[in-house]
Amino acid sequence: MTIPTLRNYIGGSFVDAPGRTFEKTNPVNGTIVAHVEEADREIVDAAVKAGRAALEGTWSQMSVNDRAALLRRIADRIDARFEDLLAAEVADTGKPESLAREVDITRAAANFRAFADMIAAQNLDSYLTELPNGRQALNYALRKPLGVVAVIVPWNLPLLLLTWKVAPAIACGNAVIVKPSEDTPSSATVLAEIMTEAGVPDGVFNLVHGLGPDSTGEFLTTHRGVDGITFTGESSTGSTIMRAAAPTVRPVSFELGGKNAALVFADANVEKTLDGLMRSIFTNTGQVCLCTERVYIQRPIFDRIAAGLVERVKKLKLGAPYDPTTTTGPLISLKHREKVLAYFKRAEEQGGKTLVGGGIPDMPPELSNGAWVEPTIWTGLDHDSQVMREEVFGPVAGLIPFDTEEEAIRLANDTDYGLAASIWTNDLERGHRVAGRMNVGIAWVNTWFLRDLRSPFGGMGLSGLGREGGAHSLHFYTEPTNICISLTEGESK
Ligand code: NAD
Ligand code: 6OD
Repeated sequence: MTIPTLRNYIGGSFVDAPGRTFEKTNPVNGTIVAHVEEADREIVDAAVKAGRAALEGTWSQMSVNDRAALLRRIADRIDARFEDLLAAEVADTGKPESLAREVDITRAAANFRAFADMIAAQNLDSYLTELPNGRQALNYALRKPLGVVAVIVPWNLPLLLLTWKVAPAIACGNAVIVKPSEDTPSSATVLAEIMTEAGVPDGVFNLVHGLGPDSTGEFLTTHRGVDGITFTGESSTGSTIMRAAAPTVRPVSFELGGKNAALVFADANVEKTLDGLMRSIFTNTGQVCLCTERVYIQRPIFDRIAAGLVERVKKLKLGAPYDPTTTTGPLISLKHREKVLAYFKRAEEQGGKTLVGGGIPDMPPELSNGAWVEPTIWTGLDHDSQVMREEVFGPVAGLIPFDTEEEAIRLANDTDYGLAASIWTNDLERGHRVAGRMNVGIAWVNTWFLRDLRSPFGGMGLSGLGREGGAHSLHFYTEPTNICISLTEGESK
């Protein structure tokens, strides 16, 4: 089979940039998936110019209804190219095909349809102003696109996270320059083809491939022609990008890391809680920013929950993505596995007891070069230990007992992050009460990763800056101009 070369997509066409290329390998078995052409400063500059030209051309005249129709056409093309996107996502990430089918690709189309609906229903911030002297005025805010927006995304849910930002950005009339992770360049490349097929005007969607520091990511975030940056990734990368945006005070939106807690109360339904915890700890091999890595369990049911988790973990099936019995894929890369394995070691050094997992699994010969790790549960770790405070971003969780509701709230909130929490209880009042006291962007009660695309999404502290979703996205991707019209005859004061 020939190995494809993935190219950058600028101004509506794929362009050659044969200067530097990098290899993308499949984390399931280490085979080469693609050669990828890295965008240098010149290519990034061409992308910014293409975006600017689109904004100065007919794109800025397109009506909201026509933009909404365009978004729906993109969603229809995603449906039509579903299997291509699926193959690309699975080859890059090694995730089970069923997961990519149910979550990643399905959400990509849903993102475009949701923002098509939302932009069509967007209202203007308007007030009838009545002054004490009897004069009246009408104030309303016209929302204009931010301009050329850089969209920089990670590798864990590549197409889902990319389209989560591209859909509202385009809905609001911006031009985007998308930089997918160097670990997942393939589905974004198919999406570029889809943009052409859907009739997106040239320059509205541009795609640049490359790495972060001293590469495409840095060239993009430091380019003065970029009007705003929306980023999902590690907290430390967020800080770097914030510095890059500072000299020209450009707006940024950050969805960053997490060290999310689950709070399990003794009154919870144990079986449902175990199912929920398994999903929240191990989905996508723990590589979802919302995954639970800290589980606080009320003492009377601690042993039952711990034993139930161990029993279920033993039933997880690590394997190839297209094997229908596979529940769990590899990590994204051998490099990421080194980081996760270092936490396995540290957990034991810091007094943790490994209840299950903790190593590299035996895999069949055809998968032995993959980035596999065992799903792992610890007890005995101190709440303040490094492993319980830092984001591992792998299939791991530490279990810690608690006695009172107050203690559980204090422990859950005692973190530098603030992305998500889940509360497991059959007491309705407690569910509301505890959820309201979580210092996080999203708190779930008796569920996890249940999303309504109209609701605010993001985090506090090291977990991010700003919110996206619904009106929050429409606000980030636009700049308002307030218009004030006097409604009273005579001199206006
Ligand atoms: P990362 O920060 O290393 O990389 C993310 C993207 O930023 C990649 O495209 C990368 O090339 C680029 N990048 C890296 N350094 C850069 C720089 N100096 N300038 C510009 N661009 C740069 O993150 P990752 O390892 O790809 O993803 C995992 C992280 O993402 C985890 O911390 C996870 O929690 C976080 N994440 C957060 C959310 C959320 O919604 N809060 C969602 C998914 C992932
Ligand atoms: O569901 C979403 O919109 C979203 N941004 C999810 C992020 C998951 C993190 O890995």
